[in-house]
Amino acid sequence: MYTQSFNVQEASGQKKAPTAASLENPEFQARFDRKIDADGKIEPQDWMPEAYRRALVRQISQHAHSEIVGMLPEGNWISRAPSLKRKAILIAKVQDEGGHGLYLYSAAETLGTSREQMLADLHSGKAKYSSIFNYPTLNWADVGVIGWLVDGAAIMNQIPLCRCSFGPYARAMIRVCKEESFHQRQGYEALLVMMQGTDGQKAMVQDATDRWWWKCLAMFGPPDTDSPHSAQAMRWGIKRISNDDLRQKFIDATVPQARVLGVTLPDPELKWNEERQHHDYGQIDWDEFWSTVNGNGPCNKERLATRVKAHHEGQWVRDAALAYARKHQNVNLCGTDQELRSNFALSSTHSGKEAA
Ligand code: FAQ
Repeated sequence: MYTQSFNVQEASGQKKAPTAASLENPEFQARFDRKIDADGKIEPQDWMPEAYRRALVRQISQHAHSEIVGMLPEGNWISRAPSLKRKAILIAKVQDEGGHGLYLYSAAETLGTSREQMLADLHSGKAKYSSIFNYPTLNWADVGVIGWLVDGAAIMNQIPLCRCSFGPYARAMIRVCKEESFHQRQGYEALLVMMQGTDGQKAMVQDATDRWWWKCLAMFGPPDTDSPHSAQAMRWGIKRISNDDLRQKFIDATVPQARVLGVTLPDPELKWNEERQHHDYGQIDWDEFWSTVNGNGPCNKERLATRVKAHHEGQWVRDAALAYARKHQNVNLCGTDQELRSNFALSSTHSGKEAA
């Protein structure tokens, strides 16, 4: 299991990756395969193929990065929310996204990769995060549409991850999905209220829907035929449902919601196909998607710069938390109550301040 506590890092660095001898072991491999075939859970202490470990670190760290970068477009609206109620809801939502990032970084750390390394990769632009967060939030309706469509797409993609073969990721996703569900509903409810307002407010909701719809469809990733990781990820039980199937489920679930809301989804080809029992839909602009994934979307540079700045400005918090954790580690090593008390007394006398 992983923990959310702020542990002092071991002097030798992070958890050890498996030794070369254990990397290729037919007996271990057979046991791993049997567990996967039986739909069992792989835990961090279990042997696993290096490729499985790497695939998980890639996906979980990208997911964690998406959560913390995803805080930025909405965070911009906290000070401009139209009422105290909306402000309180938005603060809670953005805080949840930060929490999701923390569970996910913790889950990835159990695979032997340090949080520092993952963040360094994000900040240098080496690591990916979801394409969707590289688009601007132009007005208040965008905040509602992000809840309705972006969180709606995120839930559709993440529910199957609760059954992922890697235990820590699957367990983290259970709580994440419950919170995402609140996020989706608050967005939809905010839009329902706007749709009962003035013509101007209704136009804002339609405009935001027009701008976000196609980007949300692309969020599920490239078509199955162009997805290099899907087949192996599904064989390993990391992914349970393919990119295209999730996209279809999302479209089928969203069409009736749009009808209730009173907005038009911006796709003239969107229509129910009786034979397939699904909606047909138009072409996604994959060139635009890849351009955004590769760093050239409208807000990539701004998002990364904001994230790096926030990281630097938070250095004092990490320093303070580490100093506190070190102090407690020393105290805990002392053992007896007497020693514990004198240790605190000593440190307060020494520093001239109350113990943290
Ligand atoms: N954006 O072979 P596949 C959220 C990349 S959380 C950027 O299909 P895979 C919460 C992919 O990484 C949203 N890159 O890859 C929230 C790979 O590149 P690589 C994030 C993308 O991994 C809401 C390449 O394309 N959710 O929204 C994207 O099998 C509101 C080939 O693709 C997760 O991360 C994309 N959209 O499938 C927060 C869920 N799609 O690594 C705030 C977990 C694909 O080879 C406000 N992740 N790529 O360089 C997954 O389910 C999968 O990783 C997929 C991609 C489905 C994203």
